[in-house]
Amino acid sequence: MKLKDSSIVVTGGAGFIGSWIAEYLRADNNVTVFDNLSTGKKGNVPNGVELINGDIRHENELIKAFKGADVVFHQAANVQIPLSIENPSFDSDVNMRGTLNVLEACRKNDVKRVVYASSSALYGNPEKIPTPEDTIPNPLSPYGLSKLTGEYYMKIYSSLYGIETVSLRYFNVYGPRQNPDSPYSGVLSVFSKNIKESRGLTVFGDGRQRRDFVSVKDVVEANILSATKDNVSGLAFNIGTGIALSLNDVISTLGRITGKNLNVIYRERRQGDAKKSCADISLAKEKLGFTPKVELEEGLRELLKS
Ligand code: UD2
Repeated sequence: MKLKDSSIVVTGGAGFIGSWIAEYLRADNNVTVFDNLSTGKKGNVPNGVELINGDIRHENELIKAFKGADVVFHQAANVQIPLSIENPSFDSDVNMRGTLNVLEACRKNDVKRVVYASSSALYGNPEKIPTPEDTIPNPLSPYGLSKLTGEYYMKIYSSLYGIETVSLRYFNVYGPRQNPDSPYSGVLSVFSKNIKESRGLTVFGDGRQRRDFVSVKDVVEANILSATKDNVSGLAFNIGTGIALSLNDVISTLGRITGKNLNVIYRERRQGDAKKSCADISLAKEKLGFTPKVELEEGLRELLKS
């Protein structure tokens, strides 16, 4: 299957990752964004892309929006782990029920393929690092559980109804348009905002914690591959770079790029914060042909320019 002249819906397409998927595809396809603008922004929706203001908790709205669609990229979700702990019912309504609604609407419209935004959060604190996909999931939050449940729904709909589904377990995605405004926003969006405003950086812990930071550009590429490759239905793939860098490494790179002596304050480590997280991306390489291309320095330069 090729993504040309196709009819595509991106749920959460006014948000960070969804809007970049919509932007990438709009030139050659008929792209619609389905978003309730609760965290996404109208301004993120690319020109020439229709915005349907709808909520994935309402199946009837999805059924209408998916009419004639060939591929759905399901990116809409609650992405806030702390909120999932405070209000697990809300998280479940959006991430579990919402994902089920998306699949039901796909089934009723004969949508051929669904690409689903899952998360490394379903692993919890895995022993094996880099972590392969066959690690036994051990989510530590309602969010991790809801993402895992979404994956199982994907797999079940693939085997019951033949809808081609692919789940992508995102690691630490960064890039322009990521919201830096909550205390639990992605660390690179927060650092980039603080640098632009000439403020200091706060590190929780000793800065030696390592993360697998993957550029949103590479994540878009993974989504496109997932929508077009054969023999991947029902599968889940890690999407990261396979390289784990410490926050201290990242800060020295930021210092080099900006030429500034960055003011860094070290605070107490966050409770439950993982020491190291890193994707084993062999399966994504083998089955999707996924090779991350954006090196952190290049990605950071772009982020600082945005
Ligand atoms: C990531 C995901 C989360 C979930 C989780 C799975 C993001 C944004 N979050 O959480 O959704 O999938 O992985 O385990 O991708 N930090 C600072 N200073 C700051 C902000 C953060 O030191 O101003 C630290 C933070 O304590 C952590 C690291 O930076 O050690 C990364 O934090 P994060 O919130 O970007 O991502 P993470 O890995 O906690």
